[in-house]
Amino acid sequence: MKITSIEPFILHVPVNVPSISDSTHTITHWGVVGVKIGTDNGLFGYGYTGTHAHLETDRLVTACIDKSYGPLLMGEDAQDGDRLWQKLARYPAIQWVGRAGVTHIALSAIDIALWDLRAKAANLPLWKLLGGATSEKLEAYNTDIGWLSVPKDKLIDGCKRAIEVDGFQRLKIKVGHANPMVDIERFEAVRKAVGPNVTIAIDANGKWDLPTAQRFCARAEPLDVFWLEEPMWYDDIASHATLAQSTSIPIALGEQVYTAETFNSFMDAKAVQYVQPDVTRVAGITEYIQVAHSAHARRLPVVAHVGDMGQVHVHLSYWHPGTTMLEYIPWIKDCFVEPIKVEGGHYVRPELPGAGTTLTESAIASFSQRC
Ligand code: 0YR
Ligand code: MG
Repeated sequence: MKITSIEPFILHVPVNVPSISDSTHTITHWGVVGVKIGTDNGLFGYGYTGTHAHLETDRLVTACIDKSYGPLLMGEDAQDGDRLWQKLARYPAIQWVGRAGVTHIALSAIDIALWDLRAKAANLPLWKLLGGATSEKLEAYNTDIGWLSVPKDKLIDGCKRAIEVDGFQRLKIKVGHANPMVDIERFEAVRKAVGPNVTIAIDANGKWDLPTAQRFCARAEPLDVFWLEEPMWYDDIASHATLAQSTSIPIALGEQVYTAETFNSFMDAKAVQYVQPDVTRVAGITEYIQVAHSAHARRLPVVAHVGDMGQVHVHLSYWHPGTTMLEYIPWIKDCFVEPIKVEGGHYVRPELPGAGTTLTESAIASFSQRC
């Protein structure tokens, strides 16, 4: 299965309302930035990372795919997944400028495309190629109702609708106001509206410092918070370890962590309880597998962050024994030949061969930007 073509792409797909905000970002579009890799047996693999649709930065990713990694891949055998990952990830001149950041997420898109190719060549959905589904059902938790930009009354309506109409039993709402007591008030209102049986996680997207996070946790402890996600700066292992030791609320993080080694450092420091790798930020499925196994060996749950908006993670989550639930944000699903689907609060298991990443022609026609 010799690689014969490498075509980068950039899609900017509108989110389902004019814009959304968390504590740190306001976005109008999701960037689907990646590569279509062709082989001499006529198959095409698709892989991508997720961005905030900032075109100039998206072009750094596609330039890296095309100009830096492309020549290393052309003519190679796409079956040699681990060998190619090592060749690309450890290429001295590329690793010199980035063991994380642009070069790492560019590699992520390539690695996903290569897995998509191998699954298609095997005529199997990715979860089956990896070793089969270890869960009969995969629960979905809804993040799309809980943006910080949603006012309190709409937040409550959205949470109730997600439960009563759509069947979700798990929600996540954003926090991270400068005064964390505003977040307590919103959480209390949602808890009161949905009752005690729905789990509610919260996500601060890296906003607070340690004393603010501690003050928040002291007030939030009696409210049954399922997890507190990214309370503080993404790289600050020590502060997360201190917080985790000082509160009974479980700490979740990982969506901004680039490498398996950094995940290990967080876990070794007991700074995280819900491990949240993102296949679009670690260097693809190959590195995601390492992170997931490493967490599972410590008996920590793995709940992926959906930078891919779930297309690949639904496979990884059905497969991995440490995973029983997955985030749900349905912004880009209609761009794919086999879109993610949630019914009654559970993800439907995908069945088509591949990694779930094949784009439709109409998505490419509607949302493409010049690379
Ligand atoms: C907006 N999920 C998240 C959105 C979301 C972010 O930046 O991407 O809030 O991915 O934190 O857990
Ligand atoms: Mg998050």
